[in-house]
Amino acid sequence: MAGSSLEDISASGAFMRKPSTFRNAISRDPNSPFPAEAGRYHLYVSYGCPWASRCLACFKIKGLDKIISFTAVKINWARTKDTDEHMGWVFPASSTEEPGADPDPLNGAKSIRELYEIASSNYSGRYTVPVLWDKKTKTIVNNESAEIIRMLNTEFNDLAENPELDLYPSHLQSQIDEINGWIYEDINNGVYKCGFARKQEPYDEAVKKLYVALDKCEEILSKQRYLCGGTVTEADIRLFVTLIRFDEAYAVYFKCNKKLIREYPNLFNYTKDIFQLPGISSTVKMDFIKKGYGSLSSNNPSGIIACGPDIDYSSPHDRSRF
Ligand SMILES: N[C@@H](CCC(=O)N[C@@H](CS)C(=O)NCC(=O)O)C(=O)O
Repeated sequence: MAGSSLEDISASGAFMRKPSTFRNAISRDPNSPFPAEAGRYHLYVSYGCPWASRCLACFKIKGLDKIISFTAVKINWARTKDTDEHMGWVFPASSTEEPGADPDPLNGAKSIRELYEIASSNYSGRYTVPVLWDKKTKTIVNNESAEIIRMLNTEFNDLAENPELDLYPSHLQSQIDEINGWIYEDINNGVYKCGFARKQEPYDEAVKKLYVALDKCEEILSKQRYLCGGTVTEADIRLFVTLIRFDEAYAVYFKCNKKLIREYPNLFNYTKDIFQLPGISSTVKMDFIKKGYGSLSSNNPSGIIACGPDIDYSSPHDRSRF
C-alpha cells in the first residue's frame, strides 16, 4: 500500500521517520558496481526538502556540476496514479510550468514513485527524495542523503572542481559524527517531530530538545566560525539546511516559535556565512520552501502561505571575526 512519511506516526502521536531502502555506494574503484564516472549519475531533488538540499549543497560546493546532472520536482505533492490515492512528488509537464522544476529528462517519469517502481518492482517503502540514479543500469543507487553526501565528498575527487575541499576529514570524523548525532535527532529531524506530533506530549518533548540543541549550537558558534572549528564540514551543511528553513517555514508551520534564528546572533550570522559560500545560494529557493511546507494540509488546512520575514541572507555577516 503506497503511503507517505506524513503517516509515520506512532500510537503515542510522535513522528517516527522510517529508514531509507536503497543503500548502494558509488566508488572511485573502476571495478565496483557503481564506479564514479562523469555523466553517469543523476540526482533527483526537491528544493523544499532539507535532505535533498544537503546533497545539492555538497554537490555544488564540491564542484560536481559538470559530472552529475540533477532535476528538481514540483513544489507541491500531487496524485501519483489514477488507480490509488497516493500523493507524492511529481514532475512538471514542461520547464516553464514551475521555474526551477523540470520534467524527468531520463525516464519521462511523471512522479518520483515511478522511478522507484522502475528500480524495484516490489518496493514497498516511501517514495522519497533525494534519489541518486544510475543512468547506465536504470536504477536507484542510494536514497539516503547522509550517505550520498559522503560519496559526493570523496568518490568523485578525480573529476570534481574542488577535490581539495574535504567535508569529512579523517581527523575530524569522530567530532563530526558526534555533532551530527544530536543535530540530526534534535534539530534536523527535531523540527519534524515538532511539526508532525499529533499529541501535546511528543510536541512538548521535541520542542524542548530542539531549543536545548539550538542554544548549544549558538554557544559553539560564539567561539568559532564553524561547528568543528575554522573549516567548513558536512556538519555545517547539515545544520544549515534546517536553519535556512527555520524562520520562514518551521516557525510558522511546525510550531517552532519559541525563538527565531534571527534572534540568535551567532546562528543567524552563521546561516548567512554558509549561504554565501560559493554555489550554496543556488540551492536555496525560498518560494519552494515556503509554498512546500505551507501546502502540507495536515499542518495548514487552509493552504495560506504566510508572508514571511523575507530575510536577505546575502547581506553582510560578522563571521570573519574568527
Ligand atoms: N532519510 C531520507 C529522508 C528523505 C525524506 O524524508 N524526504 C521527504 C521530503 S523532505 C520525502 O521525499 N517524502 C516523501 C514521502 O514521504 O512520500 C534522507 O535523508 O535521504
